[in-house]
Amino acid sequence: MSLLILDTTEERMKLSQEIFERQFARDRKMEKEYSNYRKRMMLKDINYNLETLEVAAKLDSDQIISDYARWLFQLLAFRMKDLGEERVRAQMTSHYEILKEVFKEKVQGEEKDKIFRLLDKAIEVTRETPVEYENDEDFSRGKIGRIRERFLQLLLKPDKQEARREIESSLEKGLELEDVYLKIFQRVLLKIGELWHRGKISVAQEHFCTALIQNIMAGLYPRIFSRPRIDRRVLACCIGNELHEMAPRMVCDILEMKGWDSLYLGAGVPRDSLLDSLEEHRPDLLVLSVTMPIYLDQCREVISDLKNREEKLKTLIAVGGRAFSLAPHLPAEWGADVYAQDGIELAEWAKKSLSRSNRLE
Ligand code: B12
Repeated sequence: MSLLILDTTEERMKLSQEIFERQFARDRKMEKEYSNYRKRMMLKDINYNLETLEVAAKLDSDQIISDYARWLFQLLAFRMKDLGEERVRAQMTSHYEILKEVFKEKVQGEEKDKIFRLLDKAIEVTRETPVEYENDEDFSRGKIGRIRERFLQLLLKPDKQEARREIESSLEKGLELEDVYLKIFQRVLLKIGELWHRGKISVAQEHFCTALIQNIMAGLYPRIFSRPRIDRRVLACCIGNELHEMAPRMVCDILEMKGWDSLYLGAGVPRDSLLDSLEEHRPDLLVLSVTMPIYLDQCREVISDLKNREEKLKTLIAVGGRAFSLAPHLPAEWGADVYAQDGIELAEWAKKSLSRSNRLE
């Protein structure tokens, strides 16, 4: 199904503007509450809300819209503390009601029912969501937890040298490289995202911490590449305009730790270039990573392109990333060969699957 009225970016922008104006016309108090900066952000958010609604409708997923509505309400409640939590909640529920009015005029039949169901879900979640939350309760617990906490504080300080030393010394004390990636880097990045979401650190701090982790990762490559090789190749990238390229990079690095050769293309790879690279390098495995749910449908299209090619690819297709945790049934429906949580799970699956199909001698 496609929401035809949102088929182009211009149409979505126009609709966002209309929704924005309706919301201000309905609620006169907002004029005083919203600075020009807030207005600009609100317009951007409405556009993003429509994109998310569109993908949730295409993939028929209550989970995508629920997760998004929860995340957005908390983000706004933290960002607009001066308005108070209940005022933000009221504005958001009213926003989803306005979307219902707009779609009532523009879509009919089953499509309308689906959109209404999703928007009702968004309203329900917004009404129930508490502002405070804890995603990672045992972050600082235990021996590794203490390393995580120290490493996070060093990144935030920021103390580049000590942050690097913290990782080096944990490796010297016997921590495995895989654990440094999954139990330290990944968990610390999740925490950094949480701190940004709650308005406790700035975008600049978030960017700096991410860049520093990438930098520290680069210093670990001599250790990673010195592991025994197994003559397997993986090619990895993000989908669409996804910028979260640390995720496929970490998957590649973990496969490198298991002896694979990786070709990491990162973010913003045009679909044709991806196909050309597959032709050229003929990897055993393709890793497609999606963090933001709005790019899920493009992942489906890429998989479908690959499956429909005249010359069948021998490459196995693996998908993963935060977005799939909201819809873990999709990869199998789309014909991906596997959906895995991380590089270790993927390496274990690939070992079995490739040997079964005689690809591993
Ligand atoms: C760093 C970061 C960024 C950086 C990314 C830099 C980079 N070079 O990658 C930048 C600043 C660019 C960024 C931008 C944005 N971000 Co951001 N970002 C993050 C953050 C803090 C860390 C992401 C990360 O690297 N995680 C570490 C990786 C390793 O973990 P992972 O993603 O779970 O990946 C692992 C597994 O999922 C799995 N995996 C992943 N892919 C695959 C594939 C296969 C095949 C397999 C087997 C496994 C697998 O293995 C990985 C490694 O173990 C997250 C917080 C979080 N929860 O992760 C927010 C987060 C993802 N971002 C978020 C948002 C909102 C944004 C922006 C919209 C913000 C904005 N207003 O500009 C933009 C969107 C940009 C875009 N178009 O993509 C939200 C998303 C919320 C939502 N509802 O969707 C999050 C959750 C922050 C938050 N708590 O609010 N972000």
